[in-house]
Amino acid sequence: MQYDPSKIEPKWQSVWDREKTFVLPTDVATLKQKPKFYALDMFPYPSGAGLHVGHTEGYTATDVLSRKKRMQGFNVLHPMGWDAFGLPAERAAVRENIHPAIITKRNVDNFRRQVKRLGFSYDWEREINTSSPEYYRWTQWIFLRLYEKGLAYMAEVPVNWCPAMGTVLANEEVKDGKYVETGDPVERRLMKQWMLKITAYAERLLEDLKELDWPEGVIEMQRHWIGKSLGADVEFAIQGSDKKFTVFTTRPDTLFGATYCVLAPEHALVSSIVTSAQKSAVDAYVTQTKNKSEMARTELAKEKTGVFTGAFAINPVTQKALPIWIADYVLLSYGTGAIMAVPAHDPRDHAFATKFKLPIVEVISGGAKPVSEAAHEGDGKLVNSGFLDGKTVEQAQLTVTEWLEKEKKGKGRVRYRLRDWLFSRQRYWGEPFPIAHMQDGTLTPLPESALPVTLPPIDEYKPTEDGQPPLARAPEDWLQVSVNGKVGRREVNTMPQWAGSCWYYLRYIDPKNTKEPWSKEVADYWLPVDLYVGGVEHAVLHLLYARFWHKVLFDCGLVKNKEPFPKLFNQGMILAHSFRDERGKYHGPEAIEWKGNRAFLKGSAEPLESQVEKMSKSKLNVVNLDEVVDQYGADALRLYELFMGPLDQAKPWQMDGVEGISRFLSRVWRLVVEESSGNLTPKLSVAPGDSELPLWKTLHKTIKKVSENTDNLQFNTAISQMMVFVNEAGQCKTLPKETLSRFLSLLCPYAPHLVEELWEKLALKGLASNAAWPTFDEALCIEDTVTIPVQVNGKLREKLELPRDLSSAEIEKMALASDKVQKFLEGKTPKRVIVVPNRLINIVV
Ligand code: ANZ
Repeated sequence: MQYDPSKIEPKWQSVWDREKTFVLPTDVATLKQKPKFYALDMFPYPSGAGLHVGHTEGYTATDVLSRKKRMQGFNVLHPMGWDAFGLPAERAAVRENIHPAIITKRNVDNFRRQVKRLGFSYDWEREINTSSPEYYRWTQWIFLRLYEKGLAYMAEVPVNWCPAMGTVLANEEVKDGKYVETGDPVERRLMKQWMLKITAYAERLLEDLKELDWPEGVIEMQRHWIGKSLGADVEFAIQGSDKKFTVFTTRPDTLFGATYCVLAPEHALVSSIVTSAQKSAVDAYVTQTKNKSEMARTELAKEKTGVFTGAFAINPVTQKALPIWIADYVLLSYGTGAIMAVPAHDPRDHAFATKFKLPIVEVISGGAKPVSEAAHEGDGKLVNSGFLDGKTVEQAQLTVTEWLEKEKKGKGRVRYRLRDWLFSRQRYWGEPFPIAHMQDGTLTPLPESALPVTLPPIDEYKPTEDGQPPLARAPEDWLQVSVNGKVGRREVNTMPQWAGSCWYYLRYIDPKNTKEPWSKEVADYWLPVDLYVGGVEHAVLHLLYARFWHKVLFDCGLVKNKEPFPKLFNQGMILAHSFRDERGKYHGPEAIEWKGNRAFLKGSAEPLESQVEKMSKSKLNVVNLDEVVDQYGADALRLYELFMGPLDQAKPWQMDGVEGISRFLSRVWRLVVEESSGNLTPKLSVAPGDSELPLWKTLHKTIKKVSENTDNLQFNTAISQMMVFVNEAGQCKTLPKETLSRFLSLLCPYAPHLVEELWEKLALKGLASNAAWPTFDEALCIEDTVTIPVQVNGKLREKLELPRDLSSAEIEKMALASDKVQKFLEGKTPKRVIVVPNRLINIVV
C-alpha cells in the first residue's frame, strides 16, 4: 500500500468542505475570543488560460502560514475571490458572441476547480467576484462617497483613442502610437472622462510609506510615481504685452542662467503670443505633437524638436529678453506647462540649445566639462548671478525664492508628478457609474436605494458607430432614469478594472452583508491585513489605488487604520526551461527527445538550446498545474514550490525537483505505513516514554526551526529541517508515536492531505488541521557540539567542531593536535594559550 495522493487528496478536501474546517465564525463576540491573523493573496483575474504553477507559489506560502496560525489558536482570515471584470473577457465575448458574464463564469469555475485541487484552507463561504451585482453594488456605493467628497469629477482630458477599436486605451496598451495587440493606430484625443482626485492624497500617500514593512524596491517605485519636487513658481512677463506666464522649476538658483523659455505646444498662451511670421510653423508643430504620447515626448535620448514663437519673455532677475519656444519635451500636464530653460545645467535644455544654437550661460561652477560641451547638474558655487554669486546651490535657492516672494514675481512650490486618475473606460464589462446626466447638463448621483446599477443586456459589446461606449446601445428604458422626479440619462462609461480590486480585502471581512459594504465592528476586529502576498507587477498602480481608497474610507470613518496593508511580500517569479532550435523557433515538451542530458528535436539530430525564461505561451514552456497535480499530487506541488528557493527570488521549475519531493513524502508515508501489509509499521509499537533520545532532541530542534522559519516565510529552510528529521527517523529502530505525531503536526500546513491521512491511520484525535501547533523545549535544542575558532597570534587559522562544554585543557589539547595549527606554529612552543570555553582559543607564539 503505497503513498497515492490521487486517492487521499480528494478525500480530505471533501472532509474539510463537509466539516467546514476552515469556515470562520461571523459574529464579533465569538471572534473576539481569539487573536486574529489576516493573510491575503492578490486575487487573480480569471483568464481563459487557467492557473499555472507561478500563480500558486504565493497562495501556497500564505496557506502554510495560515494553517500554522490556525493551529496556534488564531482566527485566520484567508480568503479567495476573483477580479472578474476586464477587457479579455469582453474581447472573448466579441469573438465568440457569448455574454462576458458567461465567459467569466466558465473561467472562474475552472480557476476555482484548480485552486481547490491544491487543498488551500480558504474560507469558501467568503468567495467574492467583483463582477457580481452583490459585489459591485458596493463598488458603486464607494464611488458615491468619493463623489460626495468632491474626489470624483468629470473633465476633458487627452486620452489614447483607437479609432479602429473605437475605445480608449490605457498607456500600457499603447506603444509607438499603436495598439500593442492589433497594431491599429492610436491618437490623442480630448474626451470628457471621469477622474479621481488622487492628487489630493499625494502627500499622505508619500508620508505614510514610512510606516510600511514593504520591499524597499516597491516603496521606491511608489515614491517615484508620486514624485514630490520642491522648487519655485517663477513669473515671466511677455515683452511688449501685459501677458505673463508662470514656470515651475526645481532649480530657482539657476535663474540667471535661463537663456530661453519653452511652452508646451498645447499651452493656452501659444496662440495669442505667436507672431504672424511664425504662425504657420507653430500651427504645424502643434498638430504634429498631438498624437505623441507623453512617454515618447519626454524620452531623454530623443532628438529634440521645437519652434520659435517669435515672442520674448523678460527674465525677472536680469530683465533680459528670452526667446519663447514651443517644444514637445515640455508637457502641459506637469507643473505649469512652461519652463525656463537653463542649458548649462539641464541636459534636456542643453541638447535643445545645442541643436538650435541658443546661448548657454554657466551659473554654477565646478563642472567636469565646460558647459558648452555638457550640462553640469551637480553642486558648485554660483557665478554670473548678480546677488547670488559665491553662494552654494542650497543657499542660492533660499535667497532667490525669498527675493521672488518679496518682489511678487514667484514663490516656493511643492509639486507632485502624480496625476489625477483617469477612471472611466468605454467598455461594457465593468461597473456602471451610479450617475445620471440631467437635461440641464448637470450631474446627479443616484440614491443608495437605486444600487446596484446593473449592467443591461446588449447584443453587441463594441462601441457604437459614432464612437459612444457600448452601453449607449442599452435599451432606452435602461438609459432613461428618473432622479428626484426629474428625467436624466445614465452615464454610459464604466469603471476601470482597478475599481473592484481597490477594496476587495474589505468585502472578505463581511461578504454577505446586504445592508452595508462591511460592518465597522467586524472590520475593526480584522483590520489591517497582517500579510499581503503577490507579484511585484502590482508594485505601483493597484497598491497605490487601494491605498488611496483606503485613506478616503478612513476619512469617512469606515476603517480604523490609515494603511490597508502594513506588510507586503513579493514572491519571486517561477521561471521555466524553454527549448529553441537553430532558427530560433521554440518547441514544447512533446516535440523533444532526450539523449543523455541533451535535448533534441524528435526524429532529428538537431540539438535544441535550452534556456531558463519567464513562462509564456509563446515560448511553449508553461508548466501546467493540472498535469503536475495529476502526476505527483497537490502536496508534492505545494512542498516543491516552497522548496525551490527563497520565496522572494526568481527560480526555475525543475520536474526532477518535484520528483524528489514526492520521494520525500513517500518516505514520510513509510514511517507510518508498512507498504507490504498496509498496517502500521512495527517500529511504532513501542511503549510511550520509551523514546529515542537523539531523535527526541532532533524533533525539538525541528519544531523550533520550522516554527521560526515559517513565521519568517523561510519555507525552504523549514522543509530542509523536516527532511533532516525524516532521515533520522527512518534510521531509528523505534519511533514513538508521540514523537511522530508532533512531527506530523509540523508538516501539516505544508502537506496537509498526507498528514490528515496518516493522522487517521494513527487513530489520533480529530483532524490534524485542527491540532495544536507543537511547542519545543529550549533546553533540548541546544546543539551538542560547538564550532571553536582557533587563532594563532590573533589570526584565524582553524575552526574545530568540538563537543560542547569541553574543559580548557581538553580544548587546548585538541587545538594543538591539529595539523593546520601545527603548520602555523612553525615548530615553536606556544608562549601563552588563552581559552574561552565553547567560544575561542588563541595561541600566542
Ligand atoms: C530650470 C531648471 C534648471 C530645471 C536646471 C532643472 C534643472 P522634476 O524634478 O521632475 O519635478 N519642467 C518643469 N515643468 C515641466 C514640464 N511641464 N515639462 C517638462 N519639463 C518640465 O522636474 C522639474 C524640472 O523639470 C523643472 O526644473 C523644469 O526644468 C522641468 F538646471 O527648471 B527645471
